Amino acid sequence: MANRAPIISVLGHVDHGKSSLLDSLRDSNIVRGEAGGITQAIGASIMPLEIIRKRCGALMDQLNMKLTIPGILFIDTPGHAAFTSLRKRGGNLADIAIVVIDINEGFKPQTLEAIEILRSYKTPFIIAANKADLLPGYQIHSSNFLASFSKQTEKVQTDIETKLYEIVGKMHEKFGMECERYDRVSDYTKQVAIVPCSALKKIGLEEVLMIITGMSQRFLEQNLSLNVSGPGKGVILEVKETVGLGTTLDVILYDGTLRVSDEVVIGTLSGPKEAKIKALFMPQELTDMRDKKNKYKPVKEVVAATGVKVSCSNIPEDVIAGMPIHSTKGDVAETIKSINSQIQNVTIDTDKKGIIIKADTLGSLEALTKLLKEKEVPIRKASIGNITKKDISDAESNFEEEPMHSCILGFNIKDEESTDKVKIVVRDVIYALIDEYELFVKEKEKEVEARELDKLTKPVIIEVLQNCIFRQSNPCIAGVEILKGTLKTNINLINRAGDRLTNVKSIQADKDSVNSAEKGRQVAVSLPKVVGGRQILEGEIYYSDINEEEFKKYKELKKYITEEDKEILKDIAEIKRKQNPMWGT
Ligand SMILES: Nc1nc2c(ncn2[C@@H]2O[C@H](COP(=O)(O)OP(=O)(O)OP(=O)(O)O)[C@@H](O)[C@H]2O)c(=O)[nH]1
Ligand SMILES: [Mg+2]
Repeated sequence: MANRAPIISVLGHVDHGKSSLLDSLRDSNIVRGEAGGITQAIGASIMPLEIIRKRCGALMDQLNMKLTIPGILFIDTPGHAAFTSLRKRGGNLADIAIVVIDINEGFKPQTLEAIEILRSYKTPFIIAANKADLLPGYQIHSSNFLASFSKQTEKVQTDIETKLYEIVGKMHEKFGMECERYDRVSDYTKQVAIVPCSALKKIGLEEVLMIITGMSQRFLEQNLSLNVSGPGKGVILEVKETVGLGTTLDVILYDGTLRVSDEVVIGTLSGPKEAKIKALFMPQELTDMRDKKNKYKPVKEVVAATGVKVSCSNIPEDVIAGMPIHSTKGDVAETIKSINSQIQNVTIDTDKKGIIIKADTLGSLEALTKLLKEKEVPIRKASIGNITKKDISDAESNFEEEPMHSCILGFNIKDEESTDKVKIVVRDVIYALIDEYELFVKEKEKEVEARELDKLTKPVIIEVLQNCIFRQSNPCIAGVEILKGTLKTNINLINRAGDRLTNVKSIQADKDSVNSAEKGRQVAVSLPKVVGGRQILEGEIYYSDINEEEFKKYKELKKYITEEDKEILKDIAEIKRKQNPMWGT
């Protein structure tokens, strides 16, 4: 019977170097290709035993054990706060884990979260105290940490020890767990080993690999029940269109065997669906399945644990990443039951009102939901896949009442153009979506307030020009110059004493009838119910009559008003306060 390869997940806080650690172990460069420089999906890669032996070199002899594991399946997880569900999935799949901690930064929120996840699954782990090369004065001597350590200055040695004891202290305080530098660990089942290392400069990585290999071997021996000849059980990492094959599934097979022609049950949001395996493809060793350059080789069967590309006949349309796939081994009902129990808690809470969100996978949809909830952005609909016509019409229906909600945010899906009424933002970095949404809300607020501003009487000061009372009454027609602000038809005019005199019935500029005129223009206005020479005097100035309510609204919208309008409003308030000292306050 073949042995099952152990699954080793790498967890830890964002940017502490998880993907870099795997890159260095594999001699790959997945980090460089990541959007926004952060990991946003689970990755999987196979490392066969011969490579492990090669990488560890003479250190392997220290293990003093016969290795029967076929290799290791490494799982990379995201460290960003939003991706709790993917960390849980990564932690859940793991037989053993590596918790990466930036030695300079120490414990951070997602370090604690990762360890809590591992403890809840009782998953053994080691700590990689990464970025040791950044400690001031650290000199690079050897790829072996210990050999390098003895050559460091006393100060650097003390620094490293101090940082390690901070980790030891935190592990004890937070989790009551014993923890020690790996070479001082006497019992790996009781103490968590810390390996100081540098993923970037490739220091201490042989030790990391050696220790997890030893732990894996022991794990395998203690868990003989792991029967790889049983039904294949896997988790879908990605749903992809592959040329010549149509829709294929990138799967982590964590238990059992999958064979071509196997009947399988796949979890979907609408329940378990049956399908049949048409073809299986093994990814290239040491290459992350997320890597687009990965080359796949057709095989008849695959044995856990491994990554595998699966092509099925009658693949369910609503299949999504994050869902389980199990082969039935004849017992369809039992498999359906098992899948059902796994997908039951996969729902995303939505609100009655709110925006619409779309994402490529369940994990990213959950992450986006979590981020938006933290920002108190209501979500009306959250679903997986590209934006549909229905999504757009749903978002459009928000336009009148809640313009802030006529928005669709999409993560890692096909981009669509915004419409007149619906703002559509599609990005491949989850945080960029939140930033874009906040910008959109600000713009919308501005628009809404600008519209409100538009409803208010415009502040204006006009002067009646000399010899320009063209008609005295019924109505009075006078030539005026706009000294400040904008003159509009239908506004009421007051004089310096604050008395309301008349309203501006019409405005004529260069013989044309207009609705408004700007500062500096000379126009003729018709003013009913007043008499030129009596209430309206040549050389005198008049103001728009802004009522108290409007004045208060202007104060609220202060940030959208020009300096000039502010000056006019101040003058008007002064006039009004002659009659009512509390006006507008
Ligand atoms: N100097 C130094 N830099 C490192 C080391 N390890 C990682 N880095 C750098 O730290 C940054 C983050 O590394 P990643 O490997 O992407 O970190 P991560 O933990 O995978 O990040 P997420 O997946 O987004 O949580 C990159 O710029 C790396 O080059 C190290 O040992 N030394
Ligand atoms: Mg990463």
